[in-house]
Amino acid sequence: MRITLVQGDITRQDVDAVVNAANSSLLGGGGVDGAIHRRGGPAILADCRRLRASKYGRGLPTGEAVATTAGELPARWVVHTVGPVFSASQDRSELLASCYRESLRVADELGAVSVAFPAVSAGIYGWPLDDAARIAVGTVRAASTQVEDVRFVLFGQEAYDAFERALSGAEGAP
Ligand code: AR6
Repeated sequence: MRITLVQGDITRQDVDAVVNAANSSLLGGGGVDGAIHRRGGPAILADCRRLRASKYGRGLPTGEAVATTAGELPARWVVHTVGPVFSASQDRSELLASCYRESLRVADELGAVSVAFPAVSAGIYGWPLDDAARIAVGTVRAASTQVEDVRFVLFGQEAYDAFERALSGAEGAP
């Protein structure tokens, strides 16, 4: 597997699947979620509503992932995952790791070989960037998957630098 870092907007990525940092409702929000729905158009929300009406009546649980169409995005699919809200008093890293593992598992089911990830939970959900990057890179590296090309798409220099440190192992021991 090849892991690359890109600074930019995940909605512009020409990959098989883009991962959305969604919330349990699957009905949209701010951040990456807002950008994906805005640029991808109403077909994504229509698929999300169908998922709510069928398998996910109570919402998509934290740490899980599910696919929809990518609508008008260059990608073929959006894989929605729900990251944990950061907590200083409780270790939720396993749930964050699960987002990456489950997204890759769904990508495998779809036959996707290239996948773009945002820094899940590192925005509105408040996860410190270095820790979010270490979990993201470590989990993707350790995953057993058919995906060949993983692209972390980071919004801004600070996030890019954190992922670069994680990728080079310069962030120190966990
Ligand atoms: N492309 C790539 N990265 C982006 C983009 C973009 N277009 N927009 C923001 N980021 P966030 P979360 C970065 O808040 O923390 C939503 O309301 C951003 O700078 O999108 O998992 C959902 O509905 C940050 O580094 O996701 C949930 O309610 C990273 O993407 C909640 O936010 C993730 O930030 C999820 O919060």
